[in-house]
Amino acid sequence: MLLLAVAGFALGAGPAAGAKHRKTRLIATKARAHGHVPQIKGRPPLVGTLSTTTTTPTTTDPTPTTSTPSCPTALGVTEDEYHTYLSRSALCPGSLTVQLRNTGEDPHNLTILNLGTGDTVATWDDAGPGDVVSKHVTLSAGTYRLFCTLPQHDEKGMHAVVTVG
Ligand SMILES: [Cu+2]
Repeated sequence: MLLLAVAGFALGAGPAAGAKHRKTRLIATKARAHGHVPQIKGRPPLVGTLSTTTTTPTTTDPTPTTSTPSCPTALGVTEDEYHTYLSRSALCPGSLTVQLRNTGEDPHNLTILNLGTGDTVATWDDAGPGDVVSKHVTLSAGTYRLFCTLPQHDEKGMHAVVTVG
């Protein structure tokens, strides 16, 4: 009676262990199907092979050559009491952005006058302290005077000259 029970226990344990083993194989098969490649011992991971690739140094310079003259497309005009500073003194003819920046403590404005023709090219209204006002201006070749029109400001030093050409 006891022997039969032991034999029955052994027989019962057999199929159960087999089922567990089949389940493990099934998981491995599913993992491969989803692209999970099992790690193979003794072989470096695939990402490690990237470090062995050699890169040839490039001889071409990505920056443009200096053979063509650079034409700035912006002019900064900074005003305070009582000065007018330009970010550059020479420009190329064409369209550009002129940015008036009042770093002073009083309001200031800006007028651009073509000294060759006497024409007023652009005007800015009074800008308060800290204000920055940009305008698109098209300038032909020539000499231009930039100044503040508030009383006595030009006379006190708020003017500058830029050459276009
Ligand atoms: Cu002014």
